[in-house]
Amino acid sequence: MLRLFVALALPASLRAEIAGLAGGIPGARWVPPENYHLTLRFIGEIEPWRAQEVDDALAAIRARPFTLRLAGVGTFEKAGRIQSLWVGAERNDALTHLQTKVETALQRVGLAPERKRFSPHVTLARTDRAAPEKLMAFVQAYNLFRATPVEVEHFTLFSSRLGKEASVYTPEVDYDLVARVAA
Ligand code: 2AM
Repeated sequence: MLRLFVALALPASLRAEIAGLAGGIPGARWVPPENYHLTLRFIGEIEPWRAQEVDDALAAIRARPFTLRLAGVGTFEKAGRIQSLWVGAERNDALTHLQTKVETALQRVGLAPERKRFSPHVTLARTDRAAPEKLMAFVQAYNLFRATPVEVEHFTLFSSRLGKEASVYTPEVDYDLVARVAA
């Protein structure tokens, strides 16, 4: 079985910019900067033959390159606990459009629909063991954060292996976004 997800890889310059925010919260488990990414669709464990179908479906997607600007920070909560701290993205129709295309392509090859609404983010830290006051202070301190915009020219199928400290993400296939899309 392979554990897969579809995401935007981030250029090193942007990863360095985001890494500048990390730190200073006892108990937070910070994501290593080489692992930063923006997930378009989590797939989970699938059989290799199905992964081949997923690859074919993703390769058939036609979408244009676009400019992405990460901005703001926020949290995800579960059962009253703050689970993670993330950097968000500015509203971006091209990103939403690409995510919809990925979702549609994956449903066409038989994956169950993603029930969670797409909420573009780059996870900075897992925070279930950190003090809520510290997390809220972090969000207030960095709410106006705006990263330098970057050009997104491809999206990527990643595999994930769960490690002791952090997961190991490997880019398996890049899918180019092309400026000219046939009508
Ligand atoms: P997260 O960063 O908000 O946790 C690889 O695990 C990527 O897939 C992460 O970006 C993770 O989002 C996302 N993801 C979405 N649903 C997931 C799930 N059920 N289990 C693990 N990762 C998931």
